[in-house]
Amino acid sequence: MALVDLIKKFDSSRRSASRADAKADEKYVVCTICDIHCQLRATAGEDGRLERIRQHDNPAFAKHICYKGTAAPHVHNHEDRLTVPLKRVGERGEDKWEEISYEQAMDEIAERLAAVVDTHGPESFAVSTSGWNTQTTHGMDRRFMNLLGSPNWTSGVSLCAGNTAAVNKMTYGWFPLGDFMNTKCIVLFGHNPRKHSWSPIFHMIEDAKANGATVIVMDPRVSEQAEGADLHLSLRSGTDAAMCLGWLNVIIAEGLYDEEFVAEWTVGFEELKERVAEYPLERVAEITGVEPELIAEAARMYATAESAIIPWTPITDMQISSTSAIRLQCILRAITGNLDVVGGETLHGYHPEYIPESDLAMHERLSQEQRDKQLGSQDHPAYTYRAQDMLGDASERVWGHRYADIVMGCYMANPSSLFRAMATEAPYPVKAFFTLGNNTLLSYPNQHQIHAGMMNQDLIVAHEIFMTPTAMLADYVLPGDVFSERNYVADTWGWTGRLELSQKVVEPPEQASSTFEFWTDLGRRMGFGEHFAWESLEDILDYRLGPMGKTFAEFEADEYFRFHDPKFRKYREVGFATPSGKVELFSSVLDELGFDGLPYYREGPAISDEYPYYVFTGVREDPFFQTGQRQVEVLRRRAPSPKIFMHPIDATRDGLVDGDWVDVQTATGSVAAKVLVQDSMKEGHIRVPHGWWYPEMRDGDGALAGAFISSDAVLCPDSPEFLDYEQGIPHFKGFPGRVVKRDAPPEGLSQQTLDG
Ligand SMILES: Nc1nc2c(c(=O)[nH]1)N[C@H]1C(S)=C(S)[C@@H](COP(=O)(O)OP(=O)(O)OC[C@H]3O[C@@H](n4cnc5c(=O)[nH]c(N)nc54)[C@H](O)[C@@H]3O)O[C@H]1N2
Ligand SMILES: Nc1nc2c(c(=O)[nH]1)N[C@H]1C(S)=C(S)[C@@H](COP(=O)(O)OP(=O)(O)OC[C@H]3O[C@@H](n4cnc5c(=O)[nH]c(N)nc54)[C@H](O)[C@@H]3O)O[C@H]1N2
Ligand code: SF4
Ligand SMILES: [Mo]
Repeated sequence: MALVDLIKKFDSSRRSASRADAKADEKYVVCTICDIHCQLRATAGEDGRLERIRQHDNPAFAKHICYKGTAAPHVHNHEDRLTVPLKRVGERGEDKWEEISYEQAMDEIAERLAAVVDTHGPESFAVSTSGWNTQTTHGMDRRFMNLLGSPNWTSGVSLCAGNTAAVNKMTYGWFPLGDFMNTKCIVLFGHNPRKHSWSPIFHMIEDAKANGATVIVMDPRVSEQAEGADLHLSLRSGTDAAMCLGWLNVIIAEGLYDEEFVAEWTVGFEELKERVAEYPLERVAEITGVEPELIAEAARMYATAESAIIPWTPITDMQISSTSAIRLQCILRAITGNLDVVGGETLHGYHPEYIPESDLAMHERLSQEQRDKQLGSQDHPAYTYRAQDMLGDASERVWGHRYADIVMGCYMANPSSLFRAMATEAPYPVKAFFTLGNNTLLSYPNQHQIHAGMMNQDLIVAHEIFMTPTAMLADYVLPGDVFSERNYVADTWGWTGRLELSQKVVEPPEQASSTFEFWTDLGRRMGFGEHFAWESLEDILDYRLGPMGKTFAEFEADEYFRFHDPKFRKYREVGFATPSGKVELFSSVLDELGFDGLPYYREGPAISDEYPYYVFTGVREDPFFQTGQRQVEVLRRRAPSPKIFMHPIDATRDGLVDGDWVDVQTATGSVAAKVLVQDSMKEGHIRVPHGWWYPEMRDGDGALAGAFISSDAVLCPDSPEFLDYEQGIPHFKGFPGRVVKRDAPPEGLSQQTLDG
């Protein structure tokens, strides 16, 4: 069954029956507490504030909600939420401010940005943004930068989905989404969705299992998904690419691939075959630590399933062999005949009735000279303009759009190169830095370098809803609106062909802005007014919905969800959106850029007597999204303190027990956390949580609310031996580290943290 049929089936009953219990003033919102974007219902209270969030009335979506979503009123109405623009009065990072008006802030920002650009050129202006949560940028950030002449836009999507999209495009021209509804086999590389962590994916996996799908999990730990899987391969962290090569070895040797598809629709199979032969199962077993028989069994289960999916996973987005691991997943999907078929991997293309952000970004206005200056594009070009421009013709041919910035993840600067340039002024100075909806300081590797880079700026602007450590480093902090305060039509950033209505439920604080307003107001002040003609969010939504022939008001009156039902095997008509028009098992783009056109496995820096553990960051925590929500009491009390996971054997050897405070140390830095001993952990591995800081420790002392005490970004190096060659992304999965018991917890922690 197609998703669209399921929605429709329930929709008729919804309209007749279940709306009866809905309040008349209840609206649809797309939750942005996390980035999976459940559509929910929201109600305003009599005081004009967001009162209640509850699950969808269409049963097809009703389970897609978690306790972070229902806690949204606690976030949106939080007493610490920023409501007034702030201008720095103390030293940078001292957290001392005066309140100013939005107009004054924007005037001063425009003036100071113009001065930086006059002195150092447009490339000296950089932006880091998440885009998942600010939601309503509508490509205006890129438009502004492209008109100004700066290629230096980066984002957390360089570590999450965006880089996968870029690499998938090189292989078969689009970023696929698995057809969970019809699949018979699901392969999870680490990916561990739970009820309160990416709830929709969790439920889609549960439904697929009920439908008879088998599940294979690759995870060093016995994760929740591993517990319920048909096969669990407890591989060493960071070795996913080797595991894929092992699978391919079995699949090719045993002839378990789709010969017809391979012959007609791929290039480079013979070369791939030779490469794969270099990875016999004994070698793969040695690298990954998984028995050869189990590897072979899993490969066979995947390749012989009636249909199978390898859902996107962030785990392979953050490894030293990341580009190869992502390419190998693509290759597995393709040669087993699972691409662009029912129950396999859907290549949607853009929703034909909604203008994509890529078309609004005006990439064509950025000159080649400025593109060439994009930071990181010389060393690590895979997701920069340099590589992605090589796919422009093919993308136009197949998708009708030259730019396919799927999940915002292509045409990006490399974050490590950017922060190095901010800190060292090489290869050229970067002196103005804007951060929007992104806790930059904690959200990339090598936090000390990010800090040095930010301290070396002439102008920093943060667009935020809370005073984060990153915002504390700014010259201006602008309060953002939140999802209950704005209208939007979410399109999964061009990925999946679904359009979801998000309605304004309450008014934003008077001096708050959406990121759309921010860029529009800045663009107008900097002489680009003719390109920022839309007056409001509704105005630009009307424009984007133009191909549908509806205004936003009409869309919101008529419907809440629109799905573009995918067509399958489109390649038979138009080919794949790659230079050869086929699936590039051997990548012409990587080859032309001087990299290996075939995937390979590269070993990360070795453990040693000094640093005996493989440390990985992640294992998301149910109550928080990434670095957020530590100040939201109803969520924080569920996880009051940062915890590292250790196997009992390791803990015993190190003389550690649950609740001990330890320092986790690498060559780059040291962070403190509590020990949680877990049987499910893999021996020799340490898990470090992501994104911990302590909003309650904010006291204007320049210590940035404990931003250096427990943040994983302090530990993760980004020197060349830790970076993926093609993309330059860091090895977050399995870097060497050690654990040292502390005599006492770090100073200044709250009682709640100490007790929790
Ligand atoms: N060191 C390290 N870095 C990582 C990761 C890691 O594991 N370790 N994980 C990576 C991954 S998977 C991802 S997805 C990225 C995530 O990176 P981000 O998406 O940037 O994640 P958050 O930490 O949630 O930071 C978002 C910030 O936006 C603010 N915010 C929330 N809603 C709004 C809004 O509506 N408007 C505005 N203006 N601001 C808002 C929040 O207060 C928060 O401070 O990080 C990546 N970076
Ligand atoms: N509640 C909540 N939900 C979230 C988020 C959140 O912050 N909070 N963040 C969201 C975001 S942006 C993302 S990207 C996802 C991430 O969510 P997931 O994809 O589930 O990733 P993690 O939870 O970081 O780690 C999942 C598993 O990867 C395993 N693992 C560690 N190293 C390796 C390795 O080298 N290889 C393999 N195969 N496995 C490994 C870990 O043991 C862990 O069990 O979660 C999303 N959902
Ligand atoms: S999983 Fe939870 S936090 Fe994420 S979008 Fe859905 S309701 Fe919101
Ligand atoms: Mo992510």
